[in-house]
Amino acid sequence: MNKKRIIIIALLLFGLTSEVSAQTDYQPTQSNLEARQWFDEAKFGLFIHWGVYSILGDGEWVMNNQNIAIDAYEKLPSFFNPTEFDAEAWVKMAKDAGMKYITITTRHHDGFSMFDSKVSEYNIVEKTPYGKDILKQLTEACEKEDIKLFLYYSLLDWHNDDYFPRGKTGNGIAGRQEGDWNNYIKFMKAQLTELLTNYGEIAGIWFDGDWDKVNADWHYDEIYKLIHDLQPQCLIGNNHHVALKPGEDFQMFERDLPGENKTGFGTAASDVGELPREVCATINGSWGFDLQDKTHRSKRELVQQLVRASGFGSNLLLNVGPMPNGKIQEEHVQSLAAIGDWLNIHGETIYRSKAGSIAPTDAWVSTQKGKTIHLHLLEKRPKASVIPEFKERIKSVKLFADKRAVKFKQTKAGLLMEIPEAAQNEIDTIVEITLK
Ligand code: FHN
Repeated sequence: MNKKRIIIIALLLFGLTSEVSAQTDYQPTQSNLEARQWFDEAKFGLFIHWGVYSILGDGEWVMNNQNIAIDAYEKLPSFFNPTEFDAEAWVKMAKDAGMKYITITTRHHDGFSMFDSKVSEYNIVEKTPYGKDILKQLTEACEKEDIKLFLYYSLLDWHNDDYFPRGKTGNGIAGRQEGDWNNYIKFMKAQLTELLTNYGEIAGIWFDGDWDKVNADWHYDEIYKLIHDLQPQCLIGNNHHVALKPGEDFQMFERDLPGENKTGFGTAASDVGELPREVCATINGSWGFDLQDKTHRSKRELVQQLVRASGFGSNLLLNVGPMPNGKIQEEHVQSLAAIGDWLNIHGETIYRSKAGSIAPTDAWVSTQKGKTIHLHLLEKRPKASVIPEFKERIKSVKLFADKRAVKFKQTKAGLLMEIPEAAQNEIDTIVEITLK
Protein backbone atom coordinates (compact mmCIF):
# COMPACT_ATOMS: atom_id res chain seq x y z
CA MET A 1 0.00 0.00 0.00
CA ASN A 2 1.42 3.40 -0.89
CA LYS A 3 1.97 6.14 1.67
CA LYS A 4 -0.90 8.32 0.38
CA ARG A 5 -3.44 5.46 0.75
CA ILE A 6 -2.24 4.72 4.27
CA ILE A 7 -2.75 8.37 5.20
CA ILE A 8 -6.25 8.42 3.66
CA ILE A 9 -7.24 5.22 5.50
CA ALA A 10 -5.80 6.60 8.75
CA LEU A 11 -7.76 9.83 8.29
CA LEU A 12 -10.95 7.89 7.57
CA LEU A 13 -10.41 5.71 10.61
CA PHE A 14 -9.70 8.74 12.74
CA GLY A 15 -12.85 10.38 11.42
CA LEU A 16 -14.85 7.29 12.26
CA THR A 17 -13.44 6.90 15.75
CA SER A 18 -13.95 10.54 16.61
CA GLU A 19 -17.55 10.25 15.39
CA VAL A 20 -18.31 7.15 17.40
CA SER A 21 -16.99 8.88 20.51
CA ALA A 22 -20.44 10.46 20.89
CA GLN A 23 -23.89 8.87 20.85
CA THR A 24 -24.18 8.94 17.04
CA ASP A 25 -27.39 6.99 16.55
CA TYR A 26 -29.18 8.83 19.34
CA GLN A 27 -32.91 9.34 18.88
CA PRO A 28 -34.34 11.32 21.80
CA THR A 29 -37.40 9.71 23.34
CA GLN A 30 -40.73 11.54 23.61
CA SER A 31 -40.01 12.18 27.29
CA ASN A 32 -36.68 13.72 26.35
CA LEU A 33 -38.26 15.95 23.71
CA GLU A 34 -40.80 17.11 26.27
CA ALA A 35 -38.02 17.76 28.78
CA ARG A 36 -36.17 19.84 26.17
CA GLN A 37 -39.27 21.91 25.60
CA TRP A 38 -39.79 22.38 29.32
CA PHE A 39 -36.16 23.45 29.64
CA ASP A 40 -36.41 25.84 26.73
CA GLU A 41 -39.34 27.60 28.38
CA ALA A 42 -38.00 27.57 31.95
CA LYS A 43 -35.55 30.43 31.33
CA PHE A 44 -34.01 30.73 34.78
CA GLY A 45 -32.11 28.35 37.05
CA LEU A 46 -29.81 28.41 40.07
CA PHE A 47 -26.25 27.11 39.70
CA ILE A 48 -24.59 25.99 42.94
CA HIS A 49 -20.85 25.42 43.24
CA TRP A 50 -20.27 23.83 46.61
CA GLY A 51 -17.50 21.62 47.86
CA VAL A 52 -14.88 21.24 50.57
CA TYR A 53 -12.89 24.00 48.85
CA SER A 54 -15.39 26.48 50.32
CA ILE A 55 -13.51 26.14 53.66
CA LEU A 56 -10.53 27.95 52.15
CA GLY A 57 -12.74 30.75 50.79
CA ASP A 58 -10.65 31.04 47.65
CA GLY A 59 -12.83 29.61 44.91
CA GLU A 60 -13.27 26.09 43.53
CA TRP A 61 -9.90 26.14 41.72
CA VAL A 62 -7.92 26.64 44.95
CA MET A 63 -6.31 23.20 44.75
CA ASN A 64 -4.81 24.05 41.37
CA ASN A 65 -4.20 27.74 42.02
CA GLN A 66 -2.34 27.22 45.30
CA ASN A 67 -0.81 23.90 44.14
CA ILE A 68 -2.10 22.11 47.21
CA ALA A 69 -0.64 18.61 47.43
CA ILE A 70 -3.08 15.67 47.44
CA ASP A 71 -2.31 14.68 51.05
CA ALA A 72 -2.79 18.25 52.27
CA TYR A 73 -6.05 18.74 50.36
CA GLU A 74 -7.32 15.43 51.72
CA LYS A 75 -7.41 17.05 55.17
CA LEU A 76 -10.07 19.53 54.08
CA PRO A 77 -13.06 17.15 54.28
CA SER A 78 -12.35 16.61 57.98
CA PHE A 79 -13.16 20.30 58.57
CA PHE A 80 -16.33 20.33 56.49
CA ASN A 81 -19.34 20.48 58.75
CA PRO A 82 -22.11 22.58 57.19
CA THR A 83 -24.45 22.41 60.15
CA GLU A 84 -26.48 25.35 58.84
CA PHE A 85 -27.25 23.73 55.51
CA ASP A 86 -30.99 23.79 54.95
CA ALA A 87 -31.98 22.23 51.62
CA GLU A 88 -35.52 23.54 51.83
CA ALA A 89 -34.34 27.09 52.43
CA TRP A 90 -32.08 26.91 49.34
CA VAL A 91 -34.87 25.55 47.18
CA LYS A 92 -37.37 28.12 48.43
CA MET A 93 -34.85 30.86 47.80
CA ALA A 94 -34.47 29.67 44.20
CA LYS A 95 -38.20 29.39 43.74
CA ASP A 96 -38.84 32.87 45.12
CA ALA A 97 -36.23 34.20 42.71
CA GLY A 98 -38.37 32.85 39.87
CA MET A 99 -36.00 29.99 39.13
CA LYS A 100 -37.40 26.75 37.78
CA TYR A 101 -34.43 24.45 38.32
CA ILE A 102 -31.20 23.98 40.24
CA THR A 103 -27.89 22.65 38.95
CA ILE A 104 -25.49 21.57 41.70
CA THR A 105 -21.89 20.38 41.60
CA THR A 106 -21.85 16.72 42.64
CA ARG A 107 -18.12 16.43 42.00
CA HIS A 108 -15.91 19.30 40.88
CA HIS A 109 -12.33 19.20 39.57
CA ASP A 110 -10.96 18.51 43.09
CA GLY A 111 -12.49 15.04 42.74
CA PHE A 112 -14.44 15.16 46.01
CA SER A 113 -17.92 13.65 45.73
CA MET A 114 -20.63 15.69 47.43
CA PHE A 115 -22.91 12.65 47.52
CA ASP A 116 -22.95 9.15 48.96
CA SER A 117 -20.80 7.19 46.54
CA LYS A 118 -20.00 3.51 46.99
CA VAL A 119 -17.30 3.63 44.33
CA SER A 120 -15.25 6.38 45.97
CA GLU A 121 -14.67 6.78 49.69
CA TYR A 122 -13.63 10.33 49.00
CA ASN A 123 -17.14 11.60 49.58
CA ILE A 124 -19.16 13.76 51.95
CA VAL A 125 -20.73 10.88 53.88
CA GLU A 126 -17.48 8.98 54.48
CA LYS A 127 -14.96 11.74 54.99
CA THR A 128 -16.64 14.67 56.69
CA PRO A 129 -17.83 15.15 60.28
CA TYR A 130 -21.15 16.20 58.75
CA GLY A 131 -21.61 12.65 57.43
CA LYS A 132 -24.87 13.29 55.57
CA ASP A 133 -25.73 13.26 51.90
CA ILE A 134 -26.58 16.83 50.90
CA LEU A 135 -27.73 15.64 47.48
CA LYS A 136 -30.38 13.41 49.00
CA GLN A 137 -31.68 16.33 51.04
CA LEU A 138 -31.71 18.57 48.03
CA THR A 139 -33.54 16.06 45.82
CA GLU A 140 -36.23 15.73 48.47
CA ALA A 141 -36.62 19.49 48.85
CA CYS A 142 -36.73 19.98 45.07
CA GLU A 143 -39.40 17.36 44.70
CA LYS A 144 -41.48 19.01 47.40
CA GLU A 145 -41.24 22.43 45.76
CA ASP A 146 -41.55 21.18 42.18
CA ILE A 147 -38.11 22.43 41.19
CA LYS A 148 -36.11 20.30 38.77
CA LEU A 149 -32.59 19.17 39.62
CA PHE A 150 -29.61 19.00 37.26
CA LEU A 151 -26.28 17.53 38.33
CA TYR A 152 -22.94 19.09 37.45
CA TYR A 153 -20.30 16.39 37.01
CA SER A 154 -16.64 17.16 36.35
CA LEU A 155 -14.83 15.08 33.75
CA LEU A 156 -11.56 16.54 34.95
CA ASP A 157 -10.18 15.22 38.25
CA TRP A 158 -7.08 16.49 40.11
CA HIS A 159 -7.32 13.77 42.76
CA ASN A 160 -7.90 10.50 40.96
CA ASP A 161 -4.70 8.77 39.74
CA ASP A 162 -6.62 7.17 36.90
CA TYR A 163 -7.18 10.60 35.39
CA PHE A 164 -4.05 9.84 33.39
CA PRO A 165 -2.45 10.93 31.12
CA ARG A 166 -3.19 14.26 32.74
CA GLY A 167 -4.49 17.35 31.02
CA LYS A 168 -3.54 21.01 30.96
CA THR A 169 -4.35 21.80 34.59
CA GLY A 170 -3.37 20.57 38.04
CA ASN A 171 0.19 19.80 37.02
CA GLY A 172 1.68 21.60 40.03
CA ILE A 173 -0.27 19.42 42.49
CA ALA A 174 2.15 17.07 44.25
CA GLY A 175 1.21 13.47 44.93
CA ARG A 176 -0.59 12.68 41.71
CA GLN A 177 0.33 9.18 40.49
CA GLU A 178 0.08 7.53 37.11
CA GLY A 179 -3.06 5.48 36.54
CA ASP A 180 -5.29 3.81 34.00
CA TRP A 181 -7.61 5.90 31.81
CA ASN A 182 -10.01 2.99 31.18
CA ASN A 183 -10.48 2.62 34.93
CA TYR A 184 -11.29 6.31 35.12
CA ILE A 185 -14.01 5.91 32.50
CA LYS A 186 -15.38 2.91 34.43
CA PHE A 187 -15.33 4.97 37.61
CA MET A 188 -17.24 7.84 36.05
CA LYS A 189 -19.81 5.43 34.61
CA ALA A 190 -20.27 3.84 38.03
CA GLN A 191 -20.76 7.23 39.69
CA LEU A 192 -23.18 8.40 37.03
CA THR A 193 -25.12 5.17 37.53
CA GLU A 194 -25.32 5.96 41.25
CA LEU A 195 -26.48 9.49 40.55
CA LEU A 196 -29.13 8.30 38.13
CA THR A 197 -30.45 5.45 40.25
CA ASN A 198 -30.33 6.68 43.85
CA TYR A 199 -31.83 10.17 43.60
CA GLY A 200 -35.11 9.85 41.72
CA GLU A 201 -35.71 11.71 38.51
CA ILE A 202 -32.75 13.80 37.41
CA ALA A 203 -33.50 16.59 34.95
CA GLY A 204 -30.03 16.73 33.45
CA ILE A 205 -26.31 16.01 33.67
CA TRP A 206 -24.04 19.03 33.23
CA PHE A 207 -20.55 17.94 32.20
CA ASP A 208 -17.51 20.15 32.56
CA GLY A 209 -13.77 19.79 32.07
CA ASP A 210 -13.56 18.31 28.56
CA TRP A 211 -11.39 21.32 27.67
CA ASP A 212 -8.65 20.01 30.00
CA LYS A 213 -7.87 17.17 27.57
CA VAL A 214 -9.39 18.15 24.25
CA ASN A 215 -8.14 15.12 22.37
CA ALA A 216 -8.95 12.52 25.02
CA ASP A 217 -11.29 9.65 24.30
CA TRP A 218 -13.99 10.41 26.84
CA HIS A 219 -16.12 7.47 25.69
CA TYR A 220 -19.07 9.80 25.27
CA ASP A 221 -20.77 7.11 23.18
CA GLU A 222 -20.97 4.83 26.23
CA ILE A 223 -21.46 7.60 28.78
CA TYR A 224 -24.27 9.40 26.98
CA LYS A 225 -25.97 6.10 26.15
CA LEU A 226 -25.74 5.00 29.77
CA ILE A 227 -27.43 8.20 30.93
CA HIS A 228 -30.19 8.05 28.35
CA ASP A 229 -30.75 4.34 29.01
CA LEU A 230 -31.06 4.92 32.76
CA GLN A 231 -33.23 8.02 32.47
CA PRO A 232 -34.33 8.78 28.89
CA GLN A 233 -35.73 12.20 29.81
CA CYS A 234 -32.44 13.29 31.39
CA LEU A 235 -30.93 16.14 29.38
CA ILE A 236 -27.23 16.02 28.65
CA GLY A 237 -25.18 19.19 28.30
CA ASN A 238 -21.41 19.45 28.05
CA ASN A 239 -19.44 22.64 28.70
CA HIS A 240 -16.80 21.76 26.11
CA HIS A 241 -17.10 25.21 24.48
CA VAL A 242 -17.41 23.74 20.97
CA ALA A 243 -20.25 22.62 18.69
CA LEU A 244 -22.83 20.15 19.99
CA LYS A 245 -21.91 16.48 19.86
CA PRO A 246 -24.39 13.69 19.06
CA GLY A 247 -26.23 12.62 22.19
CA GLU A 248 -26.35 16.08 23.76
CA ASP A 249 -29.74 17.67 24.47
CA PHE A 250 -28.83 21.26 25.19
CA GLN A 251 -25.94 23.65 24.64
CA MET A 252 -24.33 25.82 27.27
CA PHE A 253 -22.41 29.08 27.05
CA GLU A 254 -20.17 30.12 29.89
CA ARG A 255 -20.33 33.83 30.81
CA ASP A 256 -21.16 34.52 27.18
CA LEU A 257 -24.27 35.01 25.10
CA PRO A 258 -24.71 32.38 22.38
CA GLY A 259 -22.38 33.24 19.52
CA GLU A 260 -20.71 36.17 21.30
CA ASN A 261 -17.32 34.85 22.18
CA LYS A 262 -16.38 37.69 24.53
CA THR A 263 -14.53 35.57 27.09
CA GLY A 264 -12.21 33.98 24.56
CA PHE A 265 -13.17 30.45 25.56
CA GLY A 266 -16.78 30.78 24.48
CA THR A 267 -18.40 28.91 21.63
CA ALA A 268 -17.87 30.34 18.14
CA ALA A 269 -20.98 31.78 16.43
CA SER A 270 -20.79 29.07 13.76
CA ASP A 271 -20.96 26.40 16.49
CA VAL A 272 -24.24 27.59 18.01
CA GLY A 273 -26.74 24.81 17.40
CA GLU A 274 -30.49 24.48 17.34
CA LEU A 275 -30.99 22.76 20.70
CA PRO A 276 -32.15 24.59 23.86
CA ARG A 277 -29.54 27.00 25.19
CA GLU A 278 -28.27 27.98 28.57
CA VAL A 279 -25.94 30.80 29.57
CA CYS A 280 -24.23 30.35 32.93
CA ALA A 281 -22.91 33.26 34.95
CA THR A 282 -21.80 34.19 38.45
CA ILE A 283 -23.66 36.44 40.88
CA ASN A 284 -20.33 38.00 41.89
CA GLY A 285 -16.92 37.21 40.37
CA SER A 286 -16.54 33.59 41.49
CA TRP A 287 -18.18 30.19 41.13
CA GLY A 288 -17.07 28.66 44.44
CA PHE A 289 -17.20 30.69 47.68
CA ASP A 290 -14.54 33.42 47.69
CA LEU A 291 -14.19 35.36 50.90
CA GLN A 292 -12.46 38.28 49.18
CA ASP A 293 -14.87 38.66 46.31
CA LYS A 294 -16.72 41.93 46.71
CA THR A 295 -17.96 42.25 43.17
CA HIS A 296 -21.59 41.60 44.01
CA ARG A 297 -23.49 42.46 40.85
CA SER A 298 -26.40 44.92 40.99
CA LYS A 299 -30.05 44.08 40.46
CA ARG A 300 -29.89 46.01 37.19
CA GLU A 301 -26.97 43.95 35.89
CA LEU A 302 -28.48 40.64 36.93
CA VAL A 303 -31.96 41.32 35.58
CA GLN A 304 -30.48 42.63 32.36
CA GLN A 305 -28.38 39.49 32.00
CA LEU A 306 -31.50 37.35 32.34
CA VAL A 307 -33.32 39.53 29.81
CA ARG A 308 -30.40 39.44 27.38
CA ALA A 309 -30.15 35.65 27.66
CA SER A 310 -33.89 35.40 26.85
CA GLY A 311 -33.38 37.70 23.88
CA PHE A 312 -30.82 35.20 22.60
CA GLY A 313 -33.32 32.35 23.07
CA SER A 314 -31.43 31.09 26.08
CA ASN A 315 -31.89 30.29 29.77
CA LEU A 316 -29.77 31.93 32.44
CA LEU A 317 -28.17 29.66 35.04
CA LEU A 318 -27.07 32.06 37.77
CA ASN A 319 -24.48 30.81 40.22
CA VAL A 320 -24.00 31.16 43.95
CA GLY A 321 -21.13 29.64 45.94
CA PRO A 322 -22.41 28.67 49.40
CA MET A 323 -20.18 29.15 52.45
CA PRO A 324 -18.70 26.17 54.34
CA ASN A 325 -21.36 26.50 57.05
CA GLY A 326 -24.06 25.78 54.48
CA LYS A 327 -25.41 29.31 54.23
CA ILE A 328 -25.57 31.47 51.14
CA GLN A 329 -24.15 34.98 51.53
CA GLU A 330 -26.82 37.46 52.53
CA GLU A 331 -25.97 39.84 49.64
CA HIS A 332 -26.74 37.02 47.23
CA VAL A 333 -29.94 35.97 48.97
CA GLN A 334 -31.11 39.57 48.62
CA SER A 335 -30.08 39.88 44.97
CA LEU A 336 -32.01 36.72 44.16
CA ALA A 337 -35.08 38.04 45.97
CA ALA A 338 -34.81 41.27 43.97
CA ILE A 339 -34.76 39.35 40.69
CA GLY A 340 -37.79 37.41 41.93
CA ASP A 341 -39.64 40.69 42.57
CA TRP A 342 -38.85 41.84 39.06
CA LEU A 343 -39.98 38.53 37.54
CA ASN A 344 -43.23 38.60 39.50
CA ILE A 345 -44.19 41.65 37.48
CA HIS A 346 -42.39 41.07 34.18
CA GLY A 347 -42.11 37.27 34.01
CA GLU A 348 -44.75 37.12 31.31
CA THR A 349 -42.23 38.67 28.90
CA ILE A 350 -39.56 36.07 29.77
CA TYR A 351 -40.94 32.61 30.60
CA ARG A 352 -41.97 30.48 27.61
CA SER A 353 -40.73 33.18 25.23
CA LYS A 354 -38.56 32.72 22.14
CA ALA A 355 -35.87 35.09 20.91
CA GLY A 356 -37.82 37.94 19.31
CA SER A 357 -37.68 38.90 15.65
CA ILE A 358 -35.96 42.21 16.47
CA ALA A 359 -32.27 41.39 16.44
CA PRO A 360 -30.42 42.04 19.71
CA THR A 361 -27.99 44.94 20.12
CA ASP A 362 -26.14 46.26 23.19
CA ALA A 363 -29.07 48.63 23.80
CA TRP A 364 -31.99 46.19 23.45
CA VAL A 365 -33.16 42.63 22.97
CA SER A 366 -36.56 41.25 22.11
CA THR A 367 -38.55 38.24 23.22
CA GLN A 368 -41.63 36.91 21.47
CA LYS A 369 -44.72 34.78 21.86
CA GLY A 370 -46.73 34.41 18.66
CA LYS A 371 -47.73 37.85 17.46
CA THR A 372 -46.56 39.64 20.60
CA ILE A 373 -43.03 41.01 20.66
CA HIS A 374 -41.61 42.38 23.87
CA LEU A 375 -38.90 44.85 23.09
CA HIS A 376 -36.65 45.31 26.13
CA LEU A 377 -34.91 48.69 26.02
CA LEU A 378 -31.94 48.31 28.33
CA GLU A 379 -30.69 51.88 28.21
CA LYS A 380 -32.61 55.08 28.81
CA ARG A 381 -32.70 57.29 25.73
CA PRO A 382 -34.12 60.59 24.54
CA LYS A 383 -37.84 60.26 24.01
CA ALA A 384 -37.65 58.88 20.43
CA SER A 385 -36.45 55.36 19.77
CA VAL A 386 -35.69 53.96 16.34
CA ILE A 387 -35.59 50.26 15.61
CA PRO A 388 -34.04 50.00 12.17
CA GLU A 389 -35.20 47.52 9.55
CA PHE A 390 -38.47 46.77 11.26
CA LYS A 391 -40.81 45.74 8.44
CA GLU A 392 -43.53 43.67 10.09
CA ARG A 393 -47.07 45.09 10.12
CA ILE A 394 -48.03 46.44 13.51
CA LYS A 395 -51.43 46.43 15.16
CA SER A 396 -50.51 48.25 18.37
CA VAL A 397 -47.57 49.45 20.47
CA LYS A 398 -47.93 49.80 24.24
CA LEU A 399 -45.79 50.10 27.30
CA PHE A 400 -45.85 46.78 29.13
CA ALA A 401 -45.80 48.54 32.52
CA ASP A 402 -49.17 50.31 32.31
CA LYS A 403 -50.43 49.30 28.85
CA ARG A 404 -50.28 52.99 27.85
CA ALA A 405 -50.32 53.41 24.05
CA VAL A 406 -47.01 54.43 22.50
CA LYS A 407 -47.02 56.80 19.51
CA PHE A 408 -45.26 55.09 16.63
CA LYS A 409 -44.56 55.46 12.94
CA GLN A 410 -43.18 52.96 10.43
CA THR A 411 -40.83 54.63 7.95
CA LYS A 412 -38.02 53.56 5.66
CA ALA A 413 -35.67 54.12 8.60
CA GLY A 414 -37.58 51.53 10.61
CA LEU A 415 -39.92 51.75 13.56
CA LEU A 416 -40.01 55.12 15.31
CA MET A 417 -41.48 55.27 18.79
CA GLU A 418 -42.02 58.12 21.20
CA ILE A 419 -41.47 57.04 24.78
CA PRO A 420 -41.28 59.95 27.22
CA GLU A 421 -38.18 59.75 29.39
CA ALA A 422 -40.31 59.75 32.52
CA ALA A 423 -42.01 56.57 31.35
CA GLN A 424 -38.68 54.80 30.85
CA ASN A 425 -37.25 52.42 33.38
CA GLU A 426 -33.65 52.22 34.68
CA ILE A 427 -33.49 48.47 34.30
CA ASP A 428 -35.71 47.61 31.36
CA THR A 429 -38.36 49.61 29.52
CA ILE A 430 -40.57 46.95 27.99
CA VAL A 431 -42.52 47.86 24.88
CA GLU A 432 -45.25 45.47 23.80
CA ILE A 433 -45.61 45.33 20.04
CA THR A 434 -48.58 43.41 18.70
CA LEU A 435 -48.32 42.34 15.08
CA LYS A 436 -51.23 42.17 12.66
O1 FHN B 1 -13.42 25.19 35.64
C1 FHN B 1 -14.80 25.32 35.70
C2 FHN B 1 -15.21 26.37 36.70
O2 FHN B 1 -14.70 26.06 37.93
C3 FHN B 1 -16.71 26.42 36.75
O3 FHN B 1 -17.23 25.17 37.17
C4 FHN B 1 -17.26 26.76 35.40
C5 FHN B 1 -18.77 26.80 35.31
O4 FHN B 1 -19.16 26.94 34.00
N1 FHN B 1 -16.78 25.80 34.38
C6 FHN B 1 -15.36 25.58 34.33
C7 FHN B 1 -14.64 26.54 33.49
O5 FHN B 1 -15.06 26.43 32.16
